[in-house]
Amino acid sequence: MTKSFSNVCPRDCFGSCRIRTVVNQGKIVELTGFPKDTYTHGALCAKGYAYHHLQESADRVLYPMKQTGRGSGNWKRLSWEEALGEIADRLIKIKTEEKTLLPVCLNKYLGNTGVLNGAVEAFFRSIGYVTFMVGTPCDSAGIDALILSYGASRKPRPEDMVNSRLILIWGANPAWTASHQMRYVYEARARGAKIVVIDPQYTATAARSDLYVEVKPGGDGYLALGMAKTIVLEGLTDDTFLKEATLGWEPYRTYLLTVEWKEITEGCGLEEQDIRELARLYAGVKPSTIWLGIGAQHHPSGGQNFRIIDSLAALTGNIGISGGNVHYAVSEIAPQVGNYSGITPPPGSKGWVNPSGIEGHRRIGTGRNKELASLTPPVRLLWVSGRNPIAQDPESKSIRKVFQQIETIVVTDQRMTATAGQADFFLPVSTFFEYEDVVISNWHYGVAINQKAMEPAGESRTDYWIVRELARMLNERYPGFSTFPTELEPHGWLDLVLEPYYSGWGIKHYRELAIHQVQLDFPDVPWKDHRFLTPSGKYEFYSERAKSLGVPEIPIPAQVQKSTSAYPLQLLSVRSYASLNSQFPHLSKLLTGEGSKLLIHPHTALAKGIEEGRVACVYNALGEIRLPVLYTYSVPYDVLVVYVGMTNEENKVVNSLLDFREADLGTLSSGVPGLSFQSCYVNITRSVGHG
Ligand SMILES: Nc1nc2c(c(=O)[nH]1)N[C@H]1C(S)=C(S)[C@@H](COP(=O)(O)OP(=O)(O)OC[C@H]3O[C@@H](n4cnc5c(=O)[nH]c(N)nc54)[C@H](O)[C@@H]3O)O[C@H]1N2
Ligand SMILES: Nc1nc2c(c(=O)[nH]1)N[C@H]1C(S)=C(S)[C@@H](COP(=O)(O)OP(=O)(O)OC[C@H]3O[C@@H](n4cnc5c(=O)[nH]c(N)nc54)[C@H](O)[C@@H]3O)O[C@H]1N2
Ligand SMILES: [Mo]
Repeated sequence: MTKSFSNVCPRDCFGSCRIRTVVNQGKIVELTGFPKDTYTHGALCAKGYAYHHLQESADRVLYPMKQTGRGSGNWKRLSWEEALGEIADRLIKIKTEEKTLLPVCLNKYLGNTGVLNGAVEAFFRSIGYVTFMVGTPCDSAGIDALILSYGASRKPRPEDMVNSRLILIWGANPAWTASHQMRYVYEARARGAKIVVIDPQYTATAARSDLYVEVKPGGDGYLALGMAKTIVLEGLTDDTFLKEATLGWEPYRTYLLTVEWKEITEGCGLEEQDIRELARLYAGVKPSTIWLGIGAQHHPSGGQNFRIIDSLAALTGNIGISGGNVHYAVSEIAPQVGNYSGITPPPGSKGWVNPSGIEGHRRIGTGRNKELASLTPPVRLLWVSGRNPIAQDPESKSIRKVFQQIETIVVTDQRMTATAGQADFFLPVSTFFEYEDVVISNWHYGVAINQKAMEPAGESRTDYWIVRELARMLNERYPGFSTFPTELEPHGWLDLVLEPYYSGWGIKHYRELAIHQVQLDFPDVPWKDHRFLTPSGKYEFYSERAKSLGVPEIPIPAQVQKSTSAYPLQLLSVRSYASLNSQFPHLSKLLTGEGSKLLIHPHTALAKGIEEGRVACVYNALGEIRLPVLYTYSVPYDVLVVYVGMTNEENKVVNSLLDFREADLGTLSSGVPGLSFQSCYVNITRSVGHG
């Protein structure tokens, strides 16, 4: 007997696609997009259509396991009772010895964006004051840039792009990373819009554009500066908007008039006349919109660069109008989607006393793995949930070393990742087909139910089940250890967290989401009233707050980083259509017929004597990786491209070549600066042997 279910892909992605899953005897027999979804219109991406492979793939770990010797592969199967019992004892030991749980650290991110997952954080809050890894590896530098200019990061509904007459896709590759959005891009084009792609490599999106602009990596601030200068010089500004709605136009204007073309053209690698033409294209029609890409922001000057790019919208009055604005990320979604602050540590817990004398949790920035073992008190137990830091954070090798100094590492995941390979305990989690949840999109704002379509495979369990059982076991062994509401079934937790939003969504219970499509209430177009949330209430070209964050008040780009003679090639790590960060590693082979590859211009490869298909050794002071080369004319001579996360193999993980480098902004929105992944320089040689 077949039965049909509503699921939602919970990956950290733009689509948050609703899926219709048909199941027979516990197996997926049909899997399609949800036809009535107003954003996806029933389409999925390549990975989505292949979810049944992930569901049934042989590499799923189905039992709790313990490893003797980190990285040894010497895993032994345990019962849940044994695994959680041992972890509980270790937590109790830390509390008894240290009189605080600060040595316990949670590294959690968006491996699964479902609401139920929030219980993991709540559990850690329920046992005491602990250490949380905070911030985001993703988009915070750009969010801060928008906060400085507007007071908050807001965006139009993605569907509003159809009303644009020109779409600048700046450092993003939506044809691969946000494929549903291409429908709206194409619709705009059908209505007469031009599509421009600005990227150092000729991407799948560039191939679908009307104009491709090859910018030097990290040089976007200069390109935008040249466009802004042109807009001023050629009288293309919207003077009413500038006069009525902005602050700091005079100093910004003076800067634009004085900055030399030479500095601009050297900074972005483009000719003055090409920059001018692009500016005329952007400012010559209205409304024009800009898609701010996360790739362009992962640079040391990513935040300032975004402020300058964004200033183009202000200069031309493309703010608050349908079809205009910039499309990036929202900074105000979090408070709307569940607040778990009701759970507090047991009375008498000892925490971290901050400089203002307030006691609480200790916070350390994401990606700052090297600091974990040297904090006072150092981290003794690390819990990794929905993250793969060894593959996705910079300096993979040093993370492995630091992990050696941490007493206990617990990884909750579905398969053996690079990080799990260095753990003591592996706790297998269920896939989203195996339990009920609610997923909220931070791109198109859809709120959707994910129904349980089948029983969990093997002994896998949800993150919710794991922390609830652990809380129960802790309290048995040490009464009062955790304040987690262990009596709540998962549906009770969802209800608890979502109940405050029901009336706003016009429902009485989240299960009604199976019938009603609900969207968070965001306006189609932000800033229509031109009332901004900055200290001045205006759009700020000049920001006092910027100064307090250590960047100039007006958006001046920092010098573009340069290669050295030892490491002359810039390595960009970008996304493939066949993976989602480090997830779907098996699909990358299935869909592309290849695993990880090094994309290189034949000219560069031949100069090094590396023939197509040969294995190249890519190296710098931090280490080396070995990858087969793929010749392509889509990358410049001095740039190499690797797809992120296509492999967990130690000698192929690209992040072992990336040094830890902060972006200029990020603290305002996330507490710590963002990360810069695209400022990596390497050299290559032909590899002897078999890589
Ligand atoms: N298929 C797939 N989809 C995904 C993901 C995935 O892993 N796979 N990940 C999801 C997540 S977490 C994110 S954050 C988004 C990311 O979505 P995107 O931002 O679209 O993805 P990236 O591939 O990181 O970067 C996009 C482009 O930025 C370019 N780039 C790099 N440096 C520069 C620069 O200095 N200037 C300019 N102009 N361009 C530059 C790269 O060449 C690349 O083509 O995608 C989401 N969607
Ligand atoms: N070189 C380079 N590095 C980058 C980037 C780049 O462009 N270049 N991009 C950065 C960006 S934008 C991002 S967002 C980060 C992403 O970095 P991460 O968030 O670390 O990336 P993922 O690979 O998505 O890791 C999520 C893990 O969660 C697991 N998982 C899936 N579902 C569940 C679940 O229900 N429960 C639990 N417990 N686990 C689950 C997955 O199997 C996977 O191992 O990477 C960053 N790193
Ligand atoms: Mo991301």
